[in-house]
Amino acid sequence: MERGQLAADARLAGAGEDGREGFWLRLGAAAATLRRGFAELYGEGPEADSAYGRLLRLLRSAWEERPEELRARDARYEGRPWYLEPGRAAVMLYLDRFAGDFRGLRARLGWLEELGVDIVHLMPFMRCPEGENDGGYAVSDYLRVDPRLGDEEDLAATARLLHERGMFLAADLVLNHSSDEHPWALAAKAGDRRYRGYYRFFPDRSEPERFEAAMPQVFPETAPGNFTWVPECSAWVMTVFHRYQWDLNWANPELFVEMLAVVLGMANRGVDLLRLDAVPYLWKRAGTSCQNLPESHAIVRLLKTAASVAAPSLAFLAEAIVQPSEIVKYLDSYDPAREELREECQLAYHASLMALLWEALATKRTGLFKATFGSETRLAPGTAWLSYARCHDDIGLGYEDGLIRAQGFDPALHRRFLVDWYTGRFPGSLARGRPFMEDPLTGEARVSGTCASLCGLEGALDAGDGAALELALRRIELLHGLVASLVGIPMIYSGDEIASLNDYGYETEPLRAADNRWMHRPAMDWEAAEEAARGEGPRGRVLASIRSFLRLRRGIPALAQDGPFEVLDSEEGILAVLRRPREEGRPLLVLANFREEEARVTLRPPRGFPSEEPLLDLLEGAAPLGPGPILLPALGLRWLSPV
Ligand code: OTU
Repeated sequence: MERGQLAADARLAGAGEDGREGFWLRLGAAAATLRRGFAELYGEGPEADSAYGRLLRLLRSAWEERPEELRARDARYEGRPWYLEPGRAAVMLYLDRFAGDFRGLRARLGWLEELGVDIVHLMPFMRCPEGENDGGYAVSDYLRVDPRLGDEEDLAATARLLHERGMFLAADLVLNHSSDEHPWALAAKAGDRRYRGYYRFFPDRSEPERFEAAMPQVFPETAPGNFTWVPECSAWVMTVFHRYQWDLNWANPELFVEMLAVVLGMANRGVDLLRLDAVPYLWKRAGTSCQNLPESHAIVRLLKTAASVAAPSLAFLAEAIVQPSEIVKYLDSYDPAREELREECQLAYHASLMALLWEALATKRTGLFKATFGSETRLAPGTAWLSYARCHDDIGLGYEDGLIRAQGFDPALHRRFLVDWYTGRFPGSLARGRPFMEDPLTGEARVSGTCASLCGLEGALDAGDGAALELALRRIELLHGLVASLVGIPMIYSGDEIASLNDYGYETEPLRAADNRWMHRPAMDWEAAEEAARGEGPRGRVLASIRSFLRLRRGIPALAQDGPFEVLDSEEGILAVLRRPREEGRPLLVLANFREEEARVTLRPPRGFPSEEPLLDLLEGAAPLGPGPILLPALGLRWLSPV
């Protein structure tokens, strides 16, 4: 029986309000899945058994420590997850770049509320080395706050304040690797056998060579290879990312229990959503790409099932920047054999939508977009995409090669064109991105740059070209308008709402110079933000547009985060997507023009959509349009509703 149903029945039967019964019921309902999942990964020997015992005791102690306020949230969101409540929208930010630290964030919440976001997604804020730390993605203590940002009390106070204001806290869980300065790593270096087992050590090159033969490289420019020699241990340790990020050994049941304690610790500090960093990489097997292996999914399912017992309102967000067909597998799914929902992640970054948006803007074509996005499968109940135009990372060009070919393009050349376009190498492009991690072997690269600079705003301002400026602003608006309306929960990368340009300061910072992702992580310019809030200049226009997308969206039932969509037939360069409300309410037709000239669009009227009657553009609120062909300005967007 479903867990939610069991708990509901228990209440009907008169279970108490203190939540104790709830815990035992949830544990009872999850026990078989937990034990089976654990045994599948770790077998049933004495070592696994003792780790499993610790796991169960951990669940109980975490629940006992869970603050009253959070237990009340667990009860409130049972059955109807908080991230599916109407209108939710997210912002992603680095604390230091946005407002200095936790205290600064609390003082600036008003800005976020006015922007119209209520899920505050913080980049890593846990302790990390003073030196190289990959923007906090090399964690040296998973449950202590980086003193530069505040302390544990600051974290709890921030979570409480967010919750009081009806907002939610999302935090990063860097679970594929730790810093080489984490106490576990230090103990391993000092020769502690137990902690050696937390990482993947190899005495010589034979195993590493077998791995390397099939593994791609994440950071080929700055961190070639996937192994690092550790002189203290006279051994190689696996380091898929940077040499100072040691891959954790998830094949060790003790490590699993240790990381589950981190998950529950974060939840008990008030975190509502955990972003699982680099989740496709958790499990490694020589001879494979070491990405998306079935065991990586099994680990996440086990973590989530356990968390659902002790912190039921905690949700997981998959950071899986992989092929479109692989990303979706990180979400909860239905298991037909057992006739049950398999919990995994409830949200996932829609990295393929992100990549497609940039592809369509550069090519002014929508074929690949429609073919990829239109083939998307229906998601399991309770899950949703997190849709975004960009984040703190590079833009990866993750398209299905077969679908690129079906458009008549060569995949490698197509990607090359996109990199050239966004780095301004292609004639006519004013985009100001830089290639990220150009692979000398394959010639492949990803792209760095802020949304505004990639859209040509910086180039247009430098050139003093008014027409180009207008196009750049329209691109920024088009991207955000689509993020707010195509599918899922919209997420804004902090600073994009005021069209922040590239920040080249990183070039002279020794710890950052080699990583050009810093150019699109600029510090918030609060003076510019205030001007924008007064409606001044190009920034003012972008801010007003993004605020209105998010505000309008809240009142449109067809734009529910888990609502369905349908890609309609349309001409090249045009995107037509129909959103239907699950229950009551009007459908919404999202019409976008990726071409840089005006278009007149005639559509075969979709089911339930009147063809003979005028339509209202909710973005303009002006007089109804049509019937007949609909005019779309260059790079224009309309949200059309029957009157
Ligand atoms: C993530 O990104 C983070 O978002 C990065 O900021 C970190 O540097 C990195 O992990 C290491 O912790 O390759 O270019 O499929 O693509 O995890 C960014 C997921 C990355 C990876 C992704 C990774």
